[in-house]
Amino acid sequence: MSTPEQVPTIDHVVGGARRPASDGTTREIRCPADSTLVATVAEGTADDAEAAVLAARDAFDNTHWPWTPTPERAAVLTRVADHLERDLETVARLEALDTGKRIVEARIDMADVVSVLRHYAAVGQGEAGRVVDTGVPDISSRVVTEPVGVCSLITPWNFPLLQTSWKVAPALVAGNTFVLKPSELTPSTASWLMDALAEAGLPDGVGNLVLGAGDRVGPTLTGHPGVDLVSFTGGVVTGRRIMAAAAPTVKKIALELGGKNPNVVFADADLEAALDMALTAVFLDSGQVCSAGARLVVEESIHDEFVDELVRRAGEIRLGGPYDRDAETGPLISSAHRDKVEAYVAAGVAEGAVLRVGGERPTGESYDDGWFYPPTVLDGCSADMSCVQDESFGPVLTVETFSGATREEAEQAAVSIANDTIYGLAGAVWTSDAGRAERVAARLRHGTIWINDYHPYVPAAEWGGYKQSGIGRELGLAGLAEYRETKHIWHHTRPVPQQWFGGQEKNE
Ligand code: TXE
Repeated sequence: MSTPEQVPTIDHVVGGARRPASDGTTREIRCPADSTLVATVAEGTADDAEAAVLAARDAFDNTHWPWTPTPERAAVLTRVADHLERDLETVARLEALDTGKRIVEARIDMADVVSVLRHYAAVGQGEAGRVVDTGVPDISSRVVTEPVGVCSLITPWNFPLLQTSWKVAPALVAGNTFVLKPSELTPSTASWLMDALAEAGLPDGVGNLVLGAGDRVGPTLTGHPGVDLVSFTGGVVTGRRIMAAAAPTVKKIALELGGKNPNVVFADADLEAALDMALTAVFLDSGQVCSAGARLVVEESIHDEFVDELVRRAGEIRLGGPYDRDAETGPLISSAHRDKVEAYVAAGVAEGAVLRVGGERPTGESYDDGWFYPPTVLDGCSADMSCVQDESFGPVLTVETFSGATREEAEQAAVSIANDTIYGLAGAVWTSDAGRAERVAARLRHGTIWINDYHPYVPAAEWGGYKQSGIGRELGLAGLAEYRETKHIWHHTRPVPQQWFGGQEKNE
C-alpha cells in the first residue's frame, strides 16, 4: 500500500495538458478494503467539462485525426496494448487499490483490456463501405462510414479500465475524439490510459479526461451542443437522466444499464457444474457485475438438494483485500453501496424471503476499515418482490422455483419467470437437453445467453441489453458501428441539364 508521501495526485487532461479543477477542489480515493489513501484527484467542475468538450471539438473539427489513415489510428491502440502488457502489474495494482478487488482479478481484467485494444486495432481496418448499383453508367453511388464526432464516454467503477476500453478503442479507431469521465470512485487507470495514449502518439486534444462526480460534470458532458455522442455504462436511474439530457440536442446515445439476470437450472442439467457456476455467476467480484446471475430460477424437483449445497458453499467463501492470498472475493465499492445492499436484503426479508446465509457484515480486524458484505442467499422469492425486481449489485442471490406437468409447461414456466423484470442484459440456461437449451435460449429476452456456462465473453461478440438494460451494443461489429456515421455519396460523372424548371418536356 502507498505511504502518504507516495500518494499520487491525478488531474484532468484537456488538450494534452494536465490541469487541476477550476475551483481547486480535490477528492480522496481510498481503497474499499481498508480505507488506505490511494490518490488525490481533481474534482471537476462544469467549466472543466466545458473546456474538455471544446478541446475535443477543436481536435475533431480542426486537426487531421478524423482523416488519419485507419492503420495509423489502429497502431495507436496496438502501442497502448503493448504498454499495458509491459506495465501490467503496475496498472493492475492501481485498479485493485481503487476497487478493492483481488489483484488476481485485476490482472485478468488488464489482460482483457489488451485483447479489446488488439481486437479493435484489427477490425477497425480494411472496411471500405459498399458500392450501390444505380443502374445508370455515369452515376456511381457508394455508402461510406465516417466518425460520429465528439464522444462523451462515461464509465462506472466495477471494471474501470475494461469498460473504458470497450468505448475508447472503437471510438478512436473510427476516428472520433473523446472526453472520458471515469467513475469518481475509480479514476486511477483512466489516468494511466491517458499517459499511455500520449506515449503511443495520440495527438493532443483527441483524448481528454475529466474527473469528478456525475452531478458536477455530467450535465455538460451529456447536454453540451458540441458533443455528438454519449456512451454510458452505469445504473438505470442515471441512464434515464442522461437520455433526457441528450434529448434537446438529439445526440446519439449508447447505454449499458445493468441487469437482473436469471440463471435457469433444469433438473436434467449437469448439477455439479451448474452449482459451481451458480456461485461464480452471482458472487464473482462480490456481485458487482452487470451480468451477475443474481436470480437463481431452479426446477422445483431439485430445489432442496441444489440450494442446500449452494448455501453451504456460499457460507465458506472467504472475503479479503487485494493482496490477501486467502481471499476469494473482495469488498463492496463504498460505504454507501454497502448500505444500499443491506437495505435491499432487509426489504427482501420484510417481503417474505428466507435468509439462508449471509446478511450480516463480517466483523474482525481485517474487515473493520473496509466495506465487506458476505455472500447472501434469499430463498423462497417470487417476482412480486423488490429483491427480485431491483438490481442489488451486491453478493445477493434470490431463489425462485418453477415446475410444469409436461416438458413444455416446465420450459414455459421457466421462461416467463426469467423474463419477468424490466431488465434484459444476460441470462443462462442449464440443461443436458440440447433442444430444450436452444428453445429456452431463443425465448429469453436478454442480450447475452449462456448455455451451460456463465460469464465468459469475447471482444468479437456483441454485448448489451434488451428492454431497460440499455440501448445499442458494445463490443463486436455493432460496438464499432455505434461510433460511425453512415454517408451515402452519389456521384454523377457526366452531369447534364435536367431542365426540370424552364424545360418543356415535363408537361407534355
Ligand atoms: O452508478 P451511476 P452508481 C448500477 C448498480 C448500482 C447503481 C448505482 O445497480 O447500484 O447503478 O451505482 C456517472 N450525468 N450500476 O451510483 O450513477 C458517475 O459519475 C453524467 C450498474 O455508482 O450510474 C459514473 O461515472 N454522468 C453498472 C457513472 O455515471 C453521471 C455499473 C456511473 O454511475 C451522472 C455501476 C449524470 N447526471 C453501477 N450521474 C453496470 N451497468 O455495469 C452519475 N454519472
